[in-house]
Amino acid sequence: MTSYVQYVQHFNHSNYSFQFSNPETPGYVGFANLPNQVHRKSVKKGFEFTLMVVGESGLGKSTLVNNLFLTDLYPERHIPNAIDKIKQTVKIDASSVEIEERGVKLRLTVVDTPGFGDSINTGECYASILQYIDEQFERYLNDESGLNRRNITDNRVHACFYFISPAGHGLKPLDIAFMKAVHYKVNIVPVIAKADTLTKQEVHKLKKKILEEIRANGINIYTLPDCDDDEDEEFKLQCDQLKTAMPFAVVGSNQIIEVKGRKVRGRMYPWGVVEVENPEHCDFIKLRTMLITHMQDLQEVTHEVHYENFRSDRLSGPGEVDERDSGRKQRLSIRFNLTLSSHNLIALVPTRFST
Ligand SMILES: Nc1nc2c(ncn2[C@@H]2O[C@H](COP(=O)(O)OP(=O)(O)OP(=O)(O)O)[C@@H](O)[C@H]2O)c(=O)[nH]1
Ligand SMILES: [Mg+2]
Repeated sequence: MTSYVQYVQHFNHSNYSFQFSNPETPGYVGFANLPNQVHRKSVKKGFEFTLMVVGESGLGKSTLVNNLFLTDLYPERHIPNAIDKIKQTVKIDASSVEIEERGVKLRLTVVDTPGFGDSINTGECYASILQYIDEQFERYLNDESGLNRRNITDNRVHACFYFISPAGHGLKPLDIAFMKAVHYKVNIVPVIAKADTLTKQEVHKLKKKILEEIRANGINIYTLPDCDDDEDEEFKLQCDQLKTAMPFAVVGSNQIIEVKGRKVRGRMYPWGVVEVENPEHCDFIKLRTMLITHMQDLQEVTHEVHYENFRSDRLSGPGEVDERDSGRKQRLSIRFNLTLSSHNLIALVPTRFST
């Protein structure tokens, strides 16, 4: 089987240039590239990936998710104009798309969650999200111990994009409380929402502050794996750029705007247009590139670290919490680098289900 590094390198060489190109550039990485990874990994039974978005209400979670998946997964689909805006999310809503290419199936699920409101009790805001994550682990555990072990559907949450408000001076107590509640359960990828409301300098300052606070609070976010020394310079550079961009500062939009004859997804202001897929304007492309090139790693960490924590908790039973905690830390310290250093689609079958 091809190793993770090999397949990323191959992916990197054949399809991708590290300049974080936009859709009109030949090196652009879209979701269409995913099935290639599936082939490269020789995953015969298919590939399942679940992404969850969480954060305060109104930060643009639903908009971003639409931007991430609409572009490539629904090329023919009607893109809503400014009038049919995305409605406020009121319940946990999981939508899946099945992609099949050359006989290989890929199932992508996006779990959109209702934004945290003004509840005084912080736990209340996100209890249902924690429950959702645990339920998926529980389901997997049951399936794993069942008779039909070979055909388990993996609904575990492999990545959680956590949206941070651009308006504050860093993390809010609710952000810290949520991240601490889930960092042993899921790969957290923090993102700064609505980055178009910040200057370049403000983005830089906020990123630094957020990373400091994450570290000070002992929160384990998802960190990209280190590159091996023998990897080529381009690949290392790409990884470094993705690492240093974290937490990704993103912009979302439901509008297609014409700029100098080009149609772009963007936000129009009296002083100009902010383009979602322009790497000079925000980190959207970097976030998407990270997601695509690290899907396999996100899955592996979910299985080997988070699910393993869940499983050993279940198997060890109550009364051994302290020991379990130290066990968790050990496992996590192996995987997580706490320094924070840094279409050809032949079938699209969108399905929708709610919890
Ligand atoms: N300035 C700015 N506005 C944005 C951005 N993304 C979304 N919005 C706007 O913010 C509002 C809320 O967007 P949603 O995507 O519904 O936010 P949400 O986080 O899903 O909200 P809940 O469902 O309530 O949790 C809408 O009016 C969007 O057009 C962005 O990047 N910048
Ligand atoms: Mg929403």
